Amino acid sequence: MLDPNTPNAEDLRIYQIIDANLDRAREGLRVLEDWARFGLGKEKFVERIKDFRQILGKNHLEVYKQSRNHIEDKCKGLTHQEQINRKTSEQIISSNSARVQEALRVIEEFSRLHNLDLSKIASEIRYEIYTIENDLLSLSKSKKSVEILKENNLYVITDQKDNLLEIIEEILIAGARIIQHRFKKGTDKENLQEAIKIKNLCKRYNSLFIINDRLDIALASNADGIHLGKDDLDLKTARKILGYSKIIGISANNKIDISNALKEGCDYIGIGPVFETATKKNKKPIGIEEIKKLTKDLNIPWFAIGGIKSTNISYLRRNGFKKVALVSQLMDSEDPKEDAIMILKELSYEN
Ligand code: TZP
Ligand code: MG
Repeated sequence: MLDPNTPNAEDLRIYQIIDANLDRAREGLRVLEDWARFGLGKEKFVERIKDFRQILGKNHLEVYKQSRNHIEDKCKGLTHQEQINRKTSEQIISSNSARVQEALRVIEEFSRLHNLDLSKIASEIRYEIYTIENDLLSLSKSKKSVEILKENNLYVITDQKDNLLEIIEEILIAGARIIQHRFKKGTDKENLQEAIKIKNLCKRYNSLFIINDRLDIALASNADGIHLGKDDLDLKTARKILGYSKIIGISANNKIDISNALKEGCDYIGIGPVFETATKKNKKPIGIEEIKKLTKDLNIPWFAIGGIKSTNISYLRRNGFKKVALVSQLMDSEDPKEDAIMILKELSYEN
């Protein structure tokens, strides 16, 4: 057993190993934390990682720090070619997660004989870092989708049509970049086949492909995300199944649902119906004044939906609505491409 009060040369070497690895782990955690904060803007992850850093900081005892001056480190300053070759943010996340995991493993082993608490802490954090690494890498993947949501004001939702693929392609040619596939009839097999075709089309036009309601079909068609309403799977469960590489959108039309969706980390919200609509006959419109109130402090992308036509978009724009979601206006259009071009133009004007 090591005695921190009268350390011998071997104790000092062990303390020095722990000291160096506590520094290493904390530095690596700081890299992950800053990426979560500035690169991804994910507060929840920032808090978790910061917490680990602070726990390790509290356990960085004076004896470990003092051992630093006793024995010279002959390998100081050595770098590996891999460090020089590092390029993408993802590579930085992976290598720093590995750095933290390795450092924690060393701490776990060398502190076991004299500081069991630290050994246990190192082991617990190491396991958490495996999950955090995966989640941060997945979040980086979905970042592109989130950018598309932010940059585009038109969200197009499909309806059952014989020539659906042609209609979608016309709309994509016009410049729409967000397509949600919504189907209420047909077999799962048929719907999946159609979803895969639309997904491939969207990919060709660098557009987002989102599936309505069905998590299984979203996964099987490799969609970019899922849209969930009140009666569908809850957001927490969907996130557990999908992870962070897919985006999740939520339909909400009251304060509580919006705040819950935000807390659970949804990526965008659909709010409506704004006006009466034949596409959802049984839903009472909530009107523009109510939507203005609900979205006053909303800082994720949100799309107004329900009864929106090319004839009322300018009215919505004058009322500060920037993003809209449409079904029938484009699905039932005689010329979906021309219609989409006009709508995109209308939505691009600065107020
Ligand atoms: N959710 C709220 S209203 C609505 C949905 C799916 C239907 C919108 O359809 P349309 O034809 O654009 O009014
Ligand atoms: Mg639904």
